[in-house]
Amino acid sequence: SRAVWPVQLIRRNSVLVGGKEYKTDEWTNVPPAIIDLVGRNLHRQPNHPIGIIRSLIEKRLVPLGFTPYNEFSPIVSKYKNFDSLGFPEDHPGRSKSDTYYINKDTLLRTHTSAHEIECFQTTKTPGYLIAADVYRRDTIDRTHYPAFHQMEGARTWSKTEHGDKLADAIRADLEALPDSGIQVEDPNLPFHAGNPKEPAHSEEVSTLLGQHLKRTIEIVMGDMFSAAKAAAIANGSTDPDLHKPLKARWIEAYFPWTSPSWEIEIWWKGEWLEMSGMGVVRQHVYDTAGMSDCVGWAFGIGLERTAMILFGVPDIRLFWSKDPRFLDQFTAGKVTNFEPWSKYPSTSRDVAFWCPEQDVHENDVMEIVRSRGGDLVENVSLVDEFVHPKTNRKSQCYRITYQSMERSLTNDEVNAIQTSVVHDLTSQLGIEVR
Ligand code: FA5
Ligand code: MG
Repeated sequence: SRAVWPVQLIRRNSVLVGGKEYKTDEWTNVPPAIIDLVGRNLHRQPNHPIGIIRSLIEKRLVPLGFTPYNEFSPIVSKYKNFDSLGFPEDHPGRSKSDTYYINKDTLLRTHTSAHEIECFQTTKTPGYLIAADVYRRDTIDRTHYPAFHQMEGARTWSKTEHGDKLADAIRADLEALPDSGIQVEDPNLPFHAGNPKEPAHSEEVSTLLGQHLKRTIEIVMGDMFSAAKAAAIANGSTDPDLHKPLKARWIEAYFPWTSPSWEIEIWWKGEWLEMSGMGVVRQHVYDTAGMSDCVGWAFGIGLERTAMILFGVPDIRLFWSKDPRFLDQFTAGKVTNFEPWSKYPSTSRDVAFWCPEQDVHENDVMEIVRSRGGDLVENVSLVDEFVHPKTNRKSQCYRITYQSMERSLTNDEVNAIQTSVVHDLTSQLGIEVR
């Protein structure tokens, strides 16, 4: 599909991001509204929910030997973000539809793992933590935003240091970890063909690394959710689960640079919630880092999704709000229940069109809606899709829901945005309105 090219960029051969000038080329697709989010650094604001969660995790893990990094620039090379971690050439994450490119070699990082190798190389303690803003072209709804924050953690052991006592060293560190106080349904999923151990690891070492990783994450989850439980009880919740041990379960996952890989899910307010992805670091990552004698694990947590759960924040757009009704509710070091003010009304508009021959990528539609509607768009859904039996042309209908977190919208302003969205869909994607 054709990429969305903001008009402002087409005529320029360079773009300013974070105060630095970059050459543009046929890969450039980062729009001004996204560039404007670079530098907000919500994770470094002590009284912001994103900053509060970052500190909560640091407070738990720094004493266990993790060095925190919070200041890496979000502008990284394609090599760091993808190649160095072994992303296959055809991985969808690499495409212009999913990632904001500044030019063909430079992009806005899509995850904190972009810094994994440099952190392995430079960190003097056994582990590190990275908190940072990351960027993805993505759908628009309550839990997705094009800029969000992640926290990554990793832990390394050196064979040079431990020799043939490597397994004993990991086991001793595992036994020294405190109890998490949470109830885990299936602490040790077995290895199998779909989620194998790294071939360079012995089964014993791989199992111990997985156990150490899982226990560490269970400790962090136990800590965060006991703060959230206390907040819910203080807020008058009578949910009986709040007085029982927290429940967790392990799900298999896939990441190109870890194996085996898992996700942890937590039982909270009547449903299982996906909290974090992780795994045993593959040998090729340590080889690339020039640390072939090392083994270890890594995890990554989405901070917005976590903050929505812990603080009861209903919509991801709120984290970017400068409204004191939002910001004034939070205090450094504390998990509290967000008190929503009454919701302003929403209104929907549909746009139905015939796709051009080269088809339309949903994320390109999202980008156009975002560029015109910004934070006034609450949700965009593909509500209808069919192929005409005679002409073979594909038809799509998107429903755009407009809603402001801060005020009531007028029909006129919504209509004006909708008109400009339809205009851009036509001129930039080549659709034909039905
Ligand atoms: C990763 O990004 C991996 N780097 C995690 C990892 C680290 C795995 C180290 C192994 C080792 P994933 O693509 O699943 O994984 O994203 C992690 C989290 O980011 C998700 O669970 C979710 O909480 C959050 N996330 C993803 N997309 C969005 C979005 N558009 N808006 C808000 N949060 C998002
Ligand atoms: Mg995922």
